[in-house]
Amino acid sequence: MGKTKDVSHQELMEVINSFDFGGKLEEVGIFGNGHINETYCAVFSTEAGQKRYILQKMNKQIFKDPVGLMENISGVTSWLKKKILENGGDAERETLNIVNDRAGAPYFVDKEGEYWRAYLFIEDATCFDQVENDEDFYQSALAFGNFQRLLADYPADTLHETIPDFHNTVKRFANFKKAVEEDACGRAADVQKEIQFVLEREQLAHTLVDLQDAGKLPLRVTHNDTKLNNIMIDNATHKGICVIDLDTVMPGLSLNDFGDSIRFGASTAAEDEQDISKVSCDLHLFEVYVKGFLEGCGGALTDLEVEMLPMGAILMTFECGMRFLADHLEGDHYFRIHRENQNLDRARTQFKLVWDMEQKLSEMKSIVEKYK
Ligand code: ADP
Ligand code: GN1
Ligand code: MG
Repeated sequence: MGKTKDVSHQELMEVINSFDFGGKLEEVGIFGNGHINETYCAVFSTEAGQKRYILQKMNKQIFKDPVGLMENISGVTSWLKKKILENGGDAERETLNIVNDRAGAPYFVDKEGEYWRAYLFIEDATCFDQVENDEDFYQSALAFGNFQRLLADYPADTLHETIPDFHNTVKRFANFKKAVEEDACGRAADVQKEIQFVLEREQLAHTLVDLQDAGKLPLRVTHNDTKLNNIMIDNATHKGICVIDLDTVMPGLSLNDFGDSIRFGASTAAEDEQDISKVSCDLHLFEVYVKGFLEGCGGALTDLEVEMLPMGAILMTFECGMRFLADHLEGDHYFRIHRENQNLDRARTQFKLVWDMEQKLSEMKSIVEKYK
């Protein structure tokens, strides 16, 4: 467990004391590898043994309506809990469980106006930053597909749009162009090759948005951030036990959920790998994920959705690359960085993957055909 971050130890203690945790606090420290929220793990000793909790300072710059966001998470987790119990599952491990603050609210607002939330820690399970074996990746695909299926009849109109136009690739392209034109940090001159890579692909950015606008792709309740470290794999059974990071559960395209998993999990290298020659899309892992995702979705996807899966992978990777490069140009205010140029490195891996998938498109299509 790492040290604490921006907050002082005293501030953190005040936050911890505001939640209804039982027992004596033993330890608290920074936890996990998310790019957005500030995540801590707090360990308590109780008569029944040690109990851990996840505590998160929600990113208010990014999530402008934390109350609406927590309403979404309360609604979705209650819904999932009911279905898990109906299936005889363990609702404390198979979905996130919010711990209320002492006033009974699902979040706590500190003196600075920062929003905090707490979850039961899902024990005996692991979040992976890279695929270690096919089976885990297959299980993550099943779980993300299944997640979408369990939420298929969720009342979508009750969900707040926590980040407007989150996966609107056309708007992401426009924002990217603006970041290049403004060049707030004077970094554009050094990344001309990467900028050109994006600008040459304006039409690509339209592919799914245009189909969606034409009513050809259905809006579903989707997760929208389906990278491998947003799923917990059970240490004993190796099943994808719980889908976490529910901040962006909103109506969206199934193809984006599929695509985001591929861009992260089917890559042969880390998202911020500096040696670009190591980065490519592993078609075997692509196939493993196609199989698991389609099974998990339980036959719910339309023919066009299935046909467009490879395009979903290319587009989510392209979008993420644009976002990383725009953030690099704007001064790294969105994605947390731990070293200089990390967002540039992240953008480069994404563009290498896009290029590689473009070369492999017909093979990707043939793989999808096999599982139709
Ligand atoms: P971010 O939006 O910053 O990615 P996440 O909600 O994904 O934040 O949390 C960051 C990391 O914290 C996860 O990748 C995971 O390792 C860990 N984590 C989050 N929630 C839990 C939980 N309930 N139990 C165990 N670990 C968790
Ligand atoms: C962020 O929150 P985290 O680290 O799971 C981002 C995703 C990106 C991802 C890139 C709310 O995910 O959209 O794809 O980084 N989440 C948000 O790794 O912007
Ligand atoms: Mg996360």
